[in-house]
Amino acid sequence: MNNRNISSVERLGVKPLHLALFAALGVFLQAGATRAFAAAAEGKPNILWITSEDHGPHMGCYGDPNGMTPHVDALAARGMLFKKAWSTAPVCAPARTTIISGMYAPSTGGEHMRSMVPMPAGKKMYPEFLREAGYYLTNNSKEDYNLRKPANLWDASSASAHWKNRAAGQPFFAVFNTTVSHEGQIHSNPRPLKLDPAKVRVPAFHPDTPEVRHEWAQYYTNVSAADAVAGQHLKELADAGLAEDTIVFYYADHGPGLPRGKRWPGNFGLQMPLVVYFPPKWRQLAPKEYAVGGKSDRLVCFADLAPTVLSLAGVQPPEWMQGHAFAGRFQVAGPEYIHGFRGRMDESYDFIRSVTDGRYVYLRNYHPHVSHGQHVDTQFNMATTQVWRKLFDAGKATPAQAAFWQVPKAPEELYDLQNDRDEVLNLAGDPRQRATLERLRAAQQAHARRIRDVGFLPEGEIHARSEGSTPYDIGHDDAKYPFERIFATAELASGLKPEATPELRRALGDADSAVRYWGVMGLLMRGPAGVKPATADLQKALVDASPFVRIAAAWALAEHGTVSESRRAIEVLGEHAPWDKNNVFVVIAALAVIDHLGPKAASLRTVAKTWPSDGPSPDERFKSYPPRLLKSIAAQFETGKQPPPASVTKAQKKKKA
Ligand SMILES: [Ca+2]
Repeated sequence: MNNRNISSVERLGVKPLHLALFAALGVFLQAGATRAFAAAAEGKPNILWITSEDHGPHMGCYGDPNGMTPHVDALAARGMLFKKAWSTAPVCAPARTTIISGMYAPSTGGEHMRSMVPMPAGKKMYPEFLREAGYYLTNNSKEDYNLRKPANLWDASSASAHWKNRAAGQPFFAVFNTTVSHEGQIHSNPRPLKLDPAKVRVPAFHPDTPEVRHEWAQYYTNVSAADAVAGQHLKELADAGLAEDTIVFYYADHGPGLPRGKRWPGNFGLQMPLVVYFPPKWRQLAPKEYAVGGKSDRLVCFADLAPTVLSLAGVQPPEWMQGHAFAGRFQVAGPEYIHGFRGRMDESYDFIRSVTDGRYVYLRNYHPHVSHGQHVDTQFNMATTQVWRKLFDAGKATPAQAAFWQVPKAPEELYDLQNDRDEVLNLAGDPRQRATLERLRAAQQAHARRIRDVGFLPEGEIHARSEGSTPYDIGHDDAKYPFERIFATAELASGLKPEATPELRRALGDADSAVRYWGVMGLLMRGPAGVKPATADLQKALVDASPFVRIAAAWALAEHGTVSESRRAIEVLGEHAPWDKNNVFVVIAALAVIDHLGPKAASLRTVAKTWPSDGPSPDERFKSYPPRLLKSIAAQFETGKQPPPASVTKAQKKKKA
């Protein structure tokens, strides 16, 4: 046995005097296939990711007095936690899409909840790199990527996937995700409360009512249940004698499953716990600032996880990965800013980008004409959402509570976490904060340019323009995606400045449909002041070559045109709704506008009954949204009321976000 084999045996934690085991290892190391991975895997740590759904740092180790998380607290006491970790997206699929690729989802076209796009040409998901490094790869069990994965991405990805099924001596990378803390569990599967609702700290944006206190107490209870699951995984590791051989991460997939948490890309929706443990054996791979029981101020986000895990496995992260490795051989200094985003959530479109430097949080609302509390069926199932909305409708919400529901949204929001942990005092208009505002605005714009954010295309155009290629690749091709022109028009449109109106009208004549789209959207966002002087241009836009320009123009005229203009515009929307005549993205876009108009579009009531609720789609993941919108539209036409009462079918409940 050569020295190389002895060293790998020693890394496995085997005492050299255990000769019998030594001999056995000698035999297996001679086997050809095994030798290949043993060589590749030499000196590699096991890596275990314990993940949970939908919760922020409401845990003892993060200093929350109501936290009931002894297992993760103990892990943090012997490891380290990150005080400022962001999931990048406030909802599952886009967040997980960012993790699996090491790229912010808006650069790959995978930002929408849910969607499906091809991986950028020549780029790989992180498990592919780990396989080459000799790892046994398991995922138990949620994937939910908006990127098409290669066959056999994991050695096992199922409810029975487990590191224990690896070959002898093979290092493992294992993910276990629990849904016990998922949003849906708050209302559909209540556990006996472990926290007295009277002890809850209700944030300033939520109303302080018994319903809200109850759901918060339920949330803490469910986070505690997730902690117990983490405890089981850690015990299993210890029982197998692997605790001191394995690097452990604990994190949640985004912020709390409560309204203005999940789906909202501010700090409350994006901040997640991240606790890491490096056993002494692998301490040399730990973050530079690692200290037992320590708390790191470094900014980390989901884009960092792929490069970090590659770095831990001894693989140099490729240049195209957009995050920063915070541990391992190839760790680098942390970034000055981390970023967040929101696109479509289920059936409702919004478009927000956010950034933090760790103290200030900046949100850029590119769709200021819709509220943060826009109707999303799943979210309206919660008592908190319902009671909050009712109080707002009754005029009883405080300004901090009302902002969530108001339209238009401020184009920019700026919060100081140090003085305003609930993010309710928007400082964007405060002259004393001008330098901070400009700095974060510049950081957000620079990031959009750096990653070539393709979210500035209507969702259907992301797909149409990338046919035969990928959204990422066309995003980097100025001929197919003239980023600067589109971005500038989106900035102008959503900035809401009245003096921009003439330039927006000129944008309607641009050769690029996305520039025309933002021109129309900018007029719509300005309400009658934008639409009335431009009705002739908008009527021309009703016959634009791009269906997304036509739909946007119809929305503007339906809302703010004359009676006859509005009638014709609603007819145009109706022409884009049948799934047997339009592609699924056109259908979703048109139905979303009709849903938004609600009773105002009731002239479509009869014809709407003929619209198919099924049709062709490039992927199953898009198919549940037209039926949801059709149901919501029908309910509004029936009742003449907007928004419709919350209702989710059992089938939809099963599809957890
Ligand atoms: Ca989730």
